[in-house]
Amino acid sequence: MHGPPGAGKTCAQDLLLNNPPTTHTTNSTPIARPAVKATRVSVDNETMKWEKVNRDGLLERLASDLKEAASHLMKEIPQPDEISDGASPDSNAKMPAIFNESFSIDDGVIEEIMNIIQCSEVQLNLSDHWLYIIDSGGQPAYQELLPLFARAASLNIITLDLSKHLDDKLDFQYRIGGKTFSCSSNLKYSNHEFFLSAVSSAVILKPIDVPKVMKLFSNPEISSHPMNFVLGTHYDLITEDKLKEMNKELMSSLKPDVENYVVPNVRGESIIFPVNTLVPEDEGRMKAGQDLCQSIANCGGTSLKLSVPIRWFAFELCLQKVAEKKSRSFLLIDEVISAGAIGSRAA
Ligand SMILES: Nc1nc2c(ncn2[C@@H]2O[C@H](COP(=O)(O)OP(=O)(O)OP(=O)(O)O)[C@@H](O)[C@H]2O)c(=O)[nH]1
Ligand SMILES: [Mg+2]
Repeated sequence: MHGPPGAGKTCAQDLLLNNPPTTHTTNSTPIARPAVKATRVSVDNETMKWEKVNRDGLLERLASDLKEAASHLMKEIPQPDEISDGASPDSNAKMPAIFNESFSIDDGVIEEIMNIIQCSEVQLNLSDHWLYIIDSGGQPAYQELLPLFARAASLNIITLDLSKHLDDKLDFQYRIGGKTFSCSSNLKYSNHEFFLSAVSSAVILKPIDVPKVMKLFSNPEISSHPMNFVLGTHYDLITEDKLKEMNKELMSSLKPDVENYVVPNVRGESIIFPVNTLVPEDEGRMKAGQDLCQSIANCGGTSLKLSVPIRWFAFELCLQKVAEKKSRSFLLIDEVISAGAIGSRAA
């Protein structure tokens, strides 16, 4: 989620996750917010319910997946009564290789997963269809970082405050504790300029360098480009005529080569998905959130199914632990490499 400061990105995320609307002036999302801290969400495509997956939920999911992978492997390796050379069957021989090798890592995260497997039958309520939301801050530095995050299978949600005129220069401000601070007097963008810059940065493709995924891209059905979704907030403050006018203006400013990278709302008519992110619970908040989830789910070409090794998730959790130990919300590259090196040596 990307957009000028105060556009309503964090409030929109609350709507998507069916959290109650905020009643006070929000703080700006800070810049030092690494991808590792992206919000993990499980998506139920039938009920259009998006649910935040916390650390415990992820550990349970991993435990269940590991258990399933192990039972598949158990079927593939010969069982003791199938060993015909008369050698005494080693009880460990029953254990699949994944338990003996890669998962004997002396690492707290893997231990936690193993404990969950041993403790109880894992009950899973979460779907295995996930997405990650990166709620970026509105600071200009994020615009430069955008191509790093805009990969295939990612949807760039450009969030614009519809109550601000498209060509008015916006002030870049931080909000902390109810007060606002100016970011830089030299940086003045309009919603329109922000939109065009976001669309063109996202066109710079940063491919995912995973062989299995790259194979999928040879399938023409799967788009290898990130798409842009224009979310118009503060819909409660504007008229339908104003919305029409904004749609017209934004659409006419798109060059033909990037036009296909913007998701249409009504093809040929509109590209803005308007929303009041603060809609109260007794005025259909849940339905508004589900409709928005549905519109996002309908964006063809942005979904990509790949099997992610359990070790990657364990590494993600491990990095969070390392950062917590250092009382920081970010890690330096050397710290990440060293955390990874310990894991891979042990593996
Ligand atoms: N009326 C109205 N106000 C909104 C709407 N969306 C957001 N707001 C208000 O705008 C303020 C800023 O919203 P945030 O979601 O925090 O904005 P943001 O884009 O995350 O801001 P940064 O993190 O600074 O980039 C909130 O305090 C809300 O009161 C909306 O749809 N309608
Ligand atoms: Mg925010």
